[in-house]
Amino acid sequence: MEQKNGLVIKSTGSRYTVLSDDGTMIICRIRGKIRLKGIKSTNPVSVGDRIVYDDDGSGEGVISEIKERKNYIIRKATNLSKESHIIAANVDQAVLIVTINYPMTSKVFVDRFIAASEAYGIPVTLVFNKTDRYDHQHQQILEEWRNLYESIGYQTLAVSAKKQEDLSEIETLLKDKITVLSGHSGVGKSTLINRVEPTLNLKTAEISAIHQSGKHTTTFAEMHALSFGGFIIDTPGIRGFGLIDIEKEELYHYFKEIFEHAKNCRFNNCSHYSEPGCTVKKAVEDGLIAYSRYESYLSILLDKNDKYR
Ligand SMILES: Nc1nc2c(ncn2[C@@H]2O[C@H](COP(=O)(O)OP(=O)(O)OP(=O)(O)O)[C@@H](O)[C@H]2O)c(=O)[nH]1
Ligand SMILES: [Mg+2]
Ligand SMILES: [Zn+2]
Repeated sequence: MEQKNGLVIKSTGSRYTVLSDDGTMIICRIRGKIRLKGIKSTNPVSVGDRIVYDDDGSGEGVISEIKERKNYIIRKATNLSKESHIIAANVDQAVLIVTINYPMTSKVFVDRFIAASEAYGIPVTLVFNKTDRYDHQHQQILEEWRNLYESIGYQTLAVSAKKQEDLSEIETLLKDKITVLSGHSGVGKSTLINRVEPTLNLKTAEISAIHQSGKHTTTFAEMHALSFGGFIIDTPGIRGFGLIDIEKEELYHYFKEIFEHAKNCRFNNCSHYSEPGCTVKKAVEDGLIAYSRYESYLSILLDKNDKYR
């Protein structure tokens, strides 16, 4: 029996594909119960985890230890569940794929994703996809969204994965980093990965013509090595808002421009909702904070649940 180290690159429930530090690939299962402090999770081991496994030469390894995580992205297992599901661990950055249409992505969704990434300390870039399908009006919305998010300090790119337009910037973004790719079903996550790494040939599917929504084609997160350096994690499309784990009191810290304007509020525990002397509300009135961003902030703040989805 030999103990070895490795990286989890795929998780399909009870079996994990591990890239061993010795360069080989091995399927592993978990020994008994590995409990992690503080997280009630449906998957104790996630894509991106660094692990220790026992190799008895049988061809199947047994994971005995998960190394401490630098960070992780989590979502609720189901809407009502208290349990959560870890999407990916130990990532350098998140890329949110956004489509103005086919399917439609809402600003609230984008803002919730950004807030969650900020809370996890994970840099996020917005990549607008399907520019080849946009009409004049969509193009205008695209410009407006890009200006908004760039002005707050987020990098944005606009590409067409299908027509292979503007993809060199994507390569620059991904090179030598571990990136988790996220977004609604059908926005083109797997298509984009196939374009930057054509040997992968990941499964993709047309969006439903009637509902203009994706078909949840990717069902498990999987990490892929990039030939030009780095790793990319393809993930299943997020339904609804999907992300959790921010305390109400600290929510405004994760809306960068709201945080900036909150310094002079009359009350230092101001929630920036109904308190007098709130300089955040003043900044919204003066057009210094986009109304859509403030609305997103309030929609999370006033969510009925204590923790946010
Ligand atoms: N017109 C156009 N279609 C695209 C583009 N990128 C992807 N698509 C199409 O959008 C559909 C969905 O793409 P997928 O790559 O399967 O989407 P996904 O984000 O991986 O979806 P899930 O795995 O379900 O989360 C496919 O029919 C793609 O061909 C694009 O730039 N332009
Ligand atoms: Mg996919
Ligand atoms: Zn305030």
